[in-house]
Amino acid sequence: MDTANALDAKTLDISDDYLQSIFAAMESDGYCCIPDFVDAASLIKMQEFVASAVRDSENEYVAFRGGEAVKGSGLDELAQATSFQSIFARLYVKSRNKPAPPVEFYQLLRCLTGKGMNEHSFNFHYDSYLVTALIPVVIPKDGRPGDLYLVPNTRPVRETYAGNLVDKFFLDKMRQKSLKGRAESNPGSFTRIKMVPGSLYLFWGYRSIHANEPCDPNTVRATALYHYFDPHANSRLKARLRG
Ligand SMILES: O=C(O)CCC(=O)C(=O)O
Ligand SMILES: [Fe+2]
Repeated sequence: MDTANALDAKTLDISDDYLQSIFAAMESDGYCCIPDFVDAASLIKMQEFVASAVRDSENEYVAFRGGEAVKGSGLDELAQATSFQSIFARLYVKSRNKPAPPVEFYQLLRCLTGKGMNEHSFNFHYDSYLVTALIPVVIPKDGRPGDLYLVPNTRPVRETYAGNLVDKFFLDKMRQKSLKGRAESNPGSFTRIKMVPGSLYLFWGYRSIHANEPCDPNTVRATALYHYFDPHANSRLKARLRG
């Protein structure tokens, strides 16, 4: 892959062999890291966006949902790049053995800092989407590093939305406290992923318990997330609960 131009839809091209090794790593190690995925100039643009967002929020937690909200940062262009989308479609085919639905993202930029740092950290959860891609944009150089903590592939994709809700309920109400305690007292018992700005991390967000470690409140930890494929998008129960 030509990492120097990773954001250029024409040059970012992950071969099927490479994709197979990404898939295999996600299955066996729980995640895959593609180093230097974002080229230096694009990363600087993203970091400038974060710096200005944190200034505007007066050094408090701020998050942006959707491509429109991060227009001009480069994060929206990445979501539109067919070569980027194709990573997700091919991972879907490998894991589900059927054609992939159109790649549309639930896209997020989280900027953690200030008083909200702790509130928004070590909240262990399953994502609602099968594939999670994470790009660290700003990671503090000093103090707590803000690793991603993962317990990979602890559940299959549930047949029903109700089954999914049961998992989420038990995780949140029964296991949350002990996972938090374990994260503080025995971090080595998790798969801990070092966040390197500009790298791309892929894991099965729906199937894996995960959370970010807090950094020091006077630092900034910003991550871009691309979530793909809600297995329960067509659930009537979900529509009813949301409606
Ligand atoms: O920011 C992170 O490191 C993880 C965030 C996350 O898991 C999420 O937004 O679903
Ligand atoms: Fe998540």
